[in-house]
Amino acid sequence: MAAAQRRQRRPGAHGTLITVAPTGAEHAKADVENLPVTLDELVRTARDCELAGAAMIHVHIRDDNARPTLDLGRLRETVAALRSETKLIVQLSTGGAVTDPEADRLRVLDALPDSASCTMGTVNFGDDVFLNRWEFVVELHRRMQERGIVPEYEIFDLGHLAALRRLLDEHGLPAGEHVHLDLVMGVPGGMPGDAETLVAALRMIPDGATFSATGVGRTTLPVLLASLSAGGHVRVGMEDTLSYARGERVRDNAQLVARAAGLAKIAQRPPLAPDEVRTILGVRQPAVPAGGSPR
Ligand code: KMH
Ligand code: ZN
Repeated sequence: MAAAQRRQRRPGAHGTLITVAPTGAEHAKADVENLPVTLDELVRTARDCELAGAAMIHVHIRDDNARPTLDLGRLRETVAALRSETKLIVQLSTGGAVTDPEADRLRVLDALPDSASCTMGTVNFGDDVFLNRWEFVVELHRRMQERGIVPEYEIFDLGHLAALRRLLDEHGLPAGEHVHLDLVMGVPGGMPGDAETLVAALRMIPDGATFSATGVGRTTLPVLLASLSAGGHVRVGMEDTLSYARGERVRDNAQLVARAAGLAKIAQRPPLAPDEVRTILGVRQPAVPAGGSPR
């Protein structure tokens, strides 16, 4: 089948899902003073990014000392605050930091986000190792099926796409019955962030799946442009890059989202609204709290 026809068949290809990853687990607040780390900073960032065109937020949280944490109470509070202050699809990271134990990463799902990340295999991660054993991946997938949480499969290397096929063959479709994945490119130790590698990855993506792509560090722009031109969606944010242009630091996450939204419009695939993305990915509407609307 011709590439153009394949693109046409992907749901949502008329527009662009922009996900913002505002914080991550790797940058220290002491080094990056505009990194959103408190709940207030995160909510303000989320609102600004929604206005700029984001439909989904990929969330890592910090403790009172701005260190990464997977504390369940804080995660629940974060999900509730983002739901009440924005319409964004709330995706919690189950990747956490490379030092987080598996049990803590699995417990993230008890915060009942709309979506959660599910990394499809182990990868060298700079000088560290981001460990994702097969049994652990299966357990994440299974618990998300049980809880109705829509996974975003994180693909750091081409072999992770083979693992995704195996997962779906052996354990069935995810909650929402639609497969959505994110190509995380340019991590030192993972696949490179360039157009050739993105095209190679597309050949291995399950039929009917949607994909976004994230370019880490200086691969941000090449990956963004390659994904848009290939009918894909995009993830941007300070988790992935702190540099806006050569010699220019990122001002804030909304600046990155606004740039992605502008390029998506130029590509004739304007930003999709959160409700449109919910339909495409099979993410259910957030529960309405007793006596009120969700926002
Ligand atoms: N912080 C990385 C070790 C995810 O959020 O699921 C893993 C990561 C992927 O960021
Ligand atoms: Zn992450």
